[in-house]
Amino acid sequence: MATRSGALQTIGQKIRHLLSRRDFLRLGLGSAWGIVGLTASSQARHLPTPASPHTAGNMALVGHVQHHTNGFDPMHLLVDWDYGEARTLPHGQVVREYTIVALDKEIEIAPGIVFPAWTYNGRVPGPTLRCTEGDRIRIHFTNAGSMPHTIHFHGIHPFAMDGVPGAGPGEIGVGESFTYEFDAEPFGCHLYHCHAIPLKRHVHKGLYGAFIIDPRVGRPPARELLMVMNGFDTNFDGENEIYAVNTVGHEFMRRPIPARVGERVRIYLINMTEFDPINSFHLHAEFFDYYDHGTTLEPTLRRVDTIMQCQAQRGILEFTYRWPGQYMFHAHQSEFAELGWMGKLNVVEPQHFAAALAQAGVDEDWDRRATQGSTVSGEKGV
Ligand SMILES: [Cu+2]
Repeated sequence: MATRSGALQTIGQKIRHLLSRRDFLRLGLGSAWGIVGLTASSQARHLPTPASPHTAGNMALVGHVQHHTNGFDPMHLLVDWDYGEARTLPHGQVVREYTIVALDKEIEIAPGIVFPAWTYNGRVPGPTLRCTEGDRIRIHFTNAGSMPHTIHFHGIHPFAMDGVPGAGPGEIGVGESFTYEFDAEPFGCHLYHCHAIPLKRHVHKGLYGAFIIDPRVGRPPARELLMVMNGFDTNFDGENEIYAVNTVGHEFMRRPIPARVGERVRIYLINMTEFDPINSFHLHAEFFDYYDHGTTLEPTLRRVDTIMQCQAQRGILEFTYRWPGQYMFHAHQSEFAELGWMGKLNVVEPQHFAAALAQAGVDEDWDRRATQGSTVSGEKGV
């Protein structure tokens, strides 16, 4: 079995070299030959379906990813805020404790395409750590993976807590633990990632996540969604074959994200794409205000419909749809969009909202998490 699988991979690689990345995936060869991690028997269940005008000539709507097997669902990652275990100290400061474990894990990133990821807590992106500015943050990190790792936070903290080789404990070895601790500042839309060497390999394998620090004064009520733009180099040639927000290519084309006409939508957008210098976000049929890094309460850019981000750049988008419809959003590098970084918002009138939730396979709890965001008290556990 191993030999046959290896032979299939070799043939797949040869074909891969003869075709562009786009053709490779459009022809369904990614799933037919298995780029990595597939056995011959699992490949047999994922034979290619020819592209047709009804699938817009791409792989968008062919097949499904087994979210249950992955252990996470991109639709839930949109709203899965992790406030940690919180308590208030006598002098009034809130302490939040989080547990993060680095684990090697195979994840399905497009129908039939399995990627051997390195993860924080078994998911890519890792948990969305959320707190309020001034909170004391304590992250208990254990490395249960196969390589040394770290957690490097974007934020303000002492040198020893920087999570890079040569600072504090440096790289955390396999089987070792360390607790990172600092006060959360400044408020904004931030991130964390492994900073072990070689950096691009550790980041690209999936060791990154969002770190949202809410301003003490809060933000206006909105439907809040986390989107981490990422890419996957499935054959390790230094280029990405799959692009996505929240890891699974085209997932939000298959399951448009529910929203209501007239409500404010706030997207926390982070670019963690490796190998490509930039990524971008384009919104259809509306314009948005943009808060660069989320570190201001006033927009840093008003009324735009496209934003460009280098790796680790991030920001907050706010917009409101006037009319119902299924509005696309995607990278405006067409290649990225065709290879998975494309989705839809399903904007509906209130009477159709329950149906939109059901269509997307989510429930009222998902809606509650989307709309409670930074503004509803009690949810943050103190
Ligand atoms: Cu690492």
